[in-house]
Amino acid sequence: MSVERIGKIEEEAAAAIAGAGDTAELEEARVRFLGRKAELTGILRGISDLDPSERGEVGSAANRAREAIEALVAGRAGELEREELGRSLETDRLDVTLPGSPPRPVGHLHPVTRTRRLIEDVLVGLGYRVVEGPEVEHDFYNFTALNHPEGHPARMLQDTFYVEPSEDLDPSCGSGPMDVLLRTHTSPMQVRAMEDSPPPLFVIVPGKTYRRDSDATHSPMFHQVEGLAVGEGLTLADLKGTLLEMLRALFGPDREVRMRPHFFPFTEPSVEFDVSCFRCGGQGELEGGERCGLCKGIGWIELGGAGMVDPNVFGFVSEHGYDPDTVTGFAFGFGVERIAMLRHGMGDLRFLFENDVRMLEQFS
Ligand code: FA5
Repeated sequence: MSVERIGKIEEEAAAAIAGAGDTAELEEARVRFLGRKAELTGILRGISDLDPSERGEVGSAANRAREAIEALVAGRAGELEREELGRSLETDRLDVTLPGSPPRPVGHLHPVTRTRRLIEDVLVGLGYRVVEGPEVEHDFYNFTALNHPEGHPARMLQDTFYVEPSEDLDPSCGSGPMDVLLRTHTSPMQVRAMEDSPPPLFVIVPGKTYRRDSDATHSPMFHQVEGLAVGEGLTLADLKGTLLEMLRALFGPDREVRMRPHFFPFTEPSVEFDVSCFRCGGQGELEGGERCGLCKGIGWIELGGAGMVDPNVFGFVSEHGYDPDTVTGFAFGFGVERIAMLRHGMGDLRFLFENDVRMLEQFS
């Protein structure tokens, strides 16, 4: 009777195990047929109480049945796990390469970077090559080789951050003081570029510059773009044509450029250049007679400095092919933030460096 019953239990277990639809149902079946209170467990536990003539037969049938049920549970568990994994791969699909939900807006370049790139595009289009130079510079390149003799008052025009006043730095820096400073303008690259390449030379130098300045239109760190053209027979007319071309590309095809006499130690003659006001069209007043606030009624907006390269500067690079008797050149330099402010109608340069995304987002 017991052996028959064991056969029945095995059949019932096989049916329950095969019918288990998920791992929870399978566990229920396992407990029902193999758990502490299961009928088969009871039979196994009671074998020692049986008549010795029955013990062998019932014991081996019960053990076989337990092993068979255990094997069925293990087999079904493997099947169910594979099915469940397949289902969850299908339904919980996660592609970590997809954008988040909702997608985060992609950032954009800072207005100063965009303006600098625009200026570079225009000047590269005119045949200039982009070169960059060190922001930590020797006094020699920042001042001496740009015709600022030691003790010359023009050194005071640009309030300089000195990094390291030193006696014995790079001796190749000639006879001037060899102090190390943060460059106050991009003009030191004029000399470095001429040391690197013989004429004809057409380079622009975008980059960071530093001065002890801070107000609505001046910041301690700002960007300049320098231009240098050297060849035979270049004149102030070529400078004016270049500036006109560049400023029309930046501020519109109807712009005019004007040059006013000025002083820079490294150019002779030197000028400051202005662009005709793009708000009032150079009239100084708006329709209705109101004074133009952008150019303050003048009709012109000041942009930067320029001039013909002083022969004394060529004297510092004469052994690199720059004979002051045969080559001439012009140079110009201006602030990138000033151009960005004008193009975007910003009143205060410091907005550009406060990193307030509400402000920066407007220029995407
Ligand atoms: C110069 O720096 C000359 N190196 C320019 C030059 C180059 C003249 C080649 C001749 C030949 P200046 O000090 O004027 O010049 O500065 C040029 C421009 O830099 C200014 O017109 C202004 O737009 C910008 N600038 C100067 N100081 C600051 C500052 N602290 N913050 C923001 N922009 C500034």
